[in-house]
Amino acid sequence: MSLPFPILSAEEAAELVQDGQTIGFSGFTPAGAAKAVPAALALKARREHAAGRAFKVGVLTGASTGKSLDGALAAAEAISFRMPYQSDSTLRKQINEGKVRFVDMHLSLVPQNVRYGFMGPIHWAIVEACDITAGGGVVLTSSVGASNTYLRLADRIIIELNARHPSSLLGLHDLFEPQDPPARQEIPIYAASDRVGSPICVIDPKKIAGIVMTDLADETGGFDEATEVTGRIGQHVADFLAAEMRAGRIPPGFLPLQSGVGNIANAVLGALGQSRDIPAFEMYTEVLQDSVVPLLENGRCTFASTCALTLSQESMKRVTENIDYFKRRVVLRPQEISNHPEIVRRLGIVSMNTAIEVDLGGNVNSTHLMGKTMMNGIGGSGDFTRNAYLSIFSCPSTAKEGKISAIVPLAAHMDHSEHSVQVIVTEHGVADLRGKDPRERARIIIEKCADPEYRDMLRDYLKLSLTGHEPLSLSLGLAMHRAYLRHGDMRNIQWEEYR
Ligand code: 0RQ
Repeated sequence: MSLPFPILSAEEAAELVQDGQTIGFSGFTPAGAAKAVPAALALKARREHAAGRAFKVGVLTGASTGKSLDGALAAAEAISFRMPYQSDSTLRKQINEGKVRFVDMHLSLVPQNVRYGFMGPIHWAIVEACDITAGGGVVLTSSVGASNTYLRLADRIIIELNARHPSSLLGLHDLFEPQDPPARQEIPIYAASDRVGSPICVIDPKKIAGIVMTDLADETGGFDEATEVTGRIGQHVADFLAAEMRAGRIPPGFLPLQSGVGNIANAVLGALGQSRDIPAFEMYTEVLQDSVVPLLENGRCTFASTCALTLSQESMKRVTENIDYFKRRVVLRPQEISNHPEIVRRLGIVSMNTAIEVDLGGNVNSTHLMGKTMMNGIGGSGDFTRNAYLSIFSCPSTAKEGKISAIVPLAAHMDHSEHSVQVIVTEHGVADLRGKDPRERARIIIEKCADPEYRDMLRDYLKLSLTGHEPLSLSLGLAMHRAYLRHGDMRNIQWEEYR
């Protein structure tokens, strides 16, 4: 292949990037993330720091990334500013120490906020592709994220042309960027499988500073096998959805599913796939994990619209070896479309996300441990929860060997409010909050979802706080969190100690 663009080594590409610049990288989860240039940028940062010179860049992506991007750049202390989501332990530590500025944002809003300039100028787009034409037609790889927007807005572009992804991925993507108000029109997606855009991203070839040839697998980790707890959560969700269908609240053809990231989400989808009471279903989601690949192969999942294929190497190989089959059943969309409230509401999506903690009002904290320590970010969970036909949150009822209850009087941070959260599921059961007032909600969450070891304690709290419309005690609301910080355990709280 002969291309009219300079072929650069990753090191040469990294040399082009200057201290203080902002980069829009490809990557929505480690799927499709740039790998070679960020790793080279991290080495450059180390060299610059050793020579006594400053070198930090602003890092914008679709969502989390892999170890060569967030991991390497954070370890080299090369990130000044990060947006919109991350899951790397080194970076998380720097964010929580206040060393990296982190803006936690609904993922559907990222492209629009970048277009309006809230993140400042985008100096570089560094994007992984599996093919590129002389005219600037780019075929993306295993995710779209916000790459189409970064490629359009960036001053200059570096493409990582990754031989690991075959050019036969052409046709998997559907790229569409809405106009900004007041010119915005309806996004004409009426079914999960509708295609409304272009399979390639056409960019101004004059902006391409160079191509870096790579051959690197996505840095996705595998998943833990379902445990007894995650298996029970998955079974409860499947049983609940089957009952909703029997009650006529979900149509016989079912509704499209969205599922979050992580071990619990993976286990829930596995259980849904195996349930005989759930018909074959479609997905309209942002991340496709390993558990869906066999469901697409055996017809239990008939179509999946997603923003990323967050697959282990084995699962990705299964997809690329049978790419024509999967192209008929999978579409990869920009996060602005995969998570768009308009479509989530129109399609009547059933959203299934994971909570860190849930309070007795039905408010959900998905992001901050003990209200202060950032875990990953809100990701797309808010895009879906707020607009879903049916919004479900699941989590184990306890964390840290039972020392932390996930059911607490008052969430120490709130991402999803009682007005958007409809159903809570733990390994103990399902709390269906629809149509319930605050007192009823509190009781049902305790009786159905709290760990039995915490139920009396929570019942006592409820007695102490039963005044007004919301059963809330301002002095005791965060007492369980304070007990954990004080004694390393939420159990056996003496409410009097915190009055
Ligand atoms: O920590 O492993 O150190 O014990 O929190 O991690 O068990 O691996 O759970 O992978 O399912 O992630 C909410 C973080 C769950 C994720 C969250 C500790 C617990 C453990 C949990 P350890 P696990 P998962 C789509 C949608 C927000 C974004 C989102 C997430 C660790 O699902 O980031 O949904 N969601 N996006 O021990 C202190 C508590 C705790 C606690 C759990 N109450 N207090 N620690 N833990 N509860 C994806 C995208 O948007 C890209």
